[in-house]
Formats: sequence, C-alpha cells, structure tokens
Amino acid sequence: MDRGNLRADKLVALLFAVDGTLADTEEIHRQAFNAAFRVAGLDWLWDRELYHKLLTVTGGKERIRYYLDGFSTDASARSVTDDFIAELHRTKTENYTDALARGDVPLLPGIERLMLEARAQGLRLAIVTTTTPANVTALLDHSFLHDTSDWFDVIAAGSVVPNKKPAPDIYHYALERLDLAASQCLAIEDSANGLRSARDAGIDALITVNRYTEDHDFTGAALILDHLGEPGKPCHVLAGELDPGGLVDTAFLLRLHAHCQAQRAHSG
Ligand code: XBP
Repeated sequence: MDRGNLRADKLVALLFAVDGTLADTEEIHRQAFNAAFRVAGLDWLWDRELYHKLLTVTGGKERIRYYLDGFSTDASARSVTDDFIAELHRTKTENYTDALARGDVPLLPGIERLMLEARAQGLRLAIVTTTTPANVTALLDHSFLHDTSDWFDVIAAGSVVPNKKPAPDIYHYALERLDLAASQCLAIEDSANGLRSARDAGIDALITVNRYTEDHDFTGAALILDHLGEPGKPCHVLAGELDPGGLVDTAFLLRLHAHCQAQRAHSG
C-alpha cells in the first residue's frame, strides 16, 4: 500500500533498533567475532579501535568482508569465499547468543520502562534492526525482565531485505508489515546509519548514543540523548530543542513527534 502522501499526524508506533539502542551489545558482538576467528584458526583480532571503524558497515557478514577488503594484512584475504564468511558468521552468532543466554547483558536505562508504558497507553511497538533474528530472540528472552512474546507487532531483522542500514529498506519493510505511514511512527536509534535509514524512509528518529556512536554525525535527528532515563537516573539532552526533563515517557514522545510533524509541514 502506498501511504507516502498520507498526512497522518498521530503517533501510533515506536520502532526500536537493537544493538546499542536496547542494550550495549556491540562489545558482545566484537568478542563473538574474535572467538569465531580463533576457533577457525585465524589470527584476526578486532580491537575496540578497529571495531569502531568496522561499525561503518552494518551486518556481520558484510562487516567481515569490509575488514578483509580494507583492513586485513593477510595476503590471502581477498580470496576468502562468501561461504567461508557465512560459516564464520554462523559460529559468531552461536557465540553471541550463548553470551546473552548467560544473562549478563542488561537493557539500557529506560528501555523496558518506556515499552511497558507505551503499550499500556496504546502505542504499538516494532523492532527494526540489521542484526540476525536469533540475536534479537536471545536479547528478548534473556535481557528483558518481562515476557515480551506479544509486545512487538513486527520484528524486522537481518537479511529480510536486500540492503541493510543505512538503506531505508528495513524501515520500509516494517512500515509495510505494520500497515502504517512513516508519519505515524517514531524511530529510536543509536547510530548515523540507523538515523539515515529511518529518515530516508520518512521516519523521524530520537537518538540515544553509546561509546561507539557518540562521535557520529546526527544531523536531522529529532533529539539526541545519552539514554532514555529512569527514576533516579535522569537522561541528558546532548542536542535538540525539546527536553524530556530527565525521563522519556509516552507523553514526551507524543510531544516530540508532534514537533517533528510541525517542522516537516513548515519545511514543505
Ligand atoms: C545492528 C548491528 C549489527 C550487528 C551485527 O544495529 O550493529 O550489524 O553488529 O549483526 P541495529 P550480525 O540494531 O542498530 O540495526 O552479525 O547478526 O549481522
């Protein structure tokens, strides 16, 4: 359904990215990659500095290829096949989901509180991520305190679309599945790639940063915060006109969304 020209100003759904947005998982990803390389007998080692650069590319298999093409000193790197990368990535996913199953990856401040409240207020929720579906399941099963099995109308993850973030495909896919217009949604993202993906699908985005993304260019973001805030742990505005006063709640998101809609209407 083409809803591109529909003016629908009411906020209906919140669309959450995963890695670095729901939980600080990029370190777990990095360690899972390195463990997969070790098991395969490779001497590749991704330290934090290198991983920061590799995060330019979303998707684990794509990230390994990006490393081989631009960063590896291994002479045979170019001849590595897609099948070999896929096998390495399978091991990486096992390592990652095993780490989450150990249960020591907490959600970031405000995530579960906001989701609970938003659902109680009648907002719909979706997950929109480039990560592998099994990784999302592991996070939902092991890091949330509540049973989330009926929380998300859509879980859009991984390779269900041809082009991962920063392409808008995964957001287009989620909108189609939700049967909503972009103007009825707000994205919660943590990276420049995620922001571009959401914005190019016509969806405004609130950004929460982390150690891997705090230096990103977030031009066009609705608001940039350090996190969503919890009682006793207020969030701080890093850039933007509206201030949630220490805690992002549904009432604030309705206000932020209306503000973004008004700005879009103003700029034509
Ligand atoms: C997702 C990511 C992913 C993972 C890798 O971010 O950063 O690329 O690092 O996942 P977001 P796979 O949730 O913001 O879209 O290894 O499973 O591909």
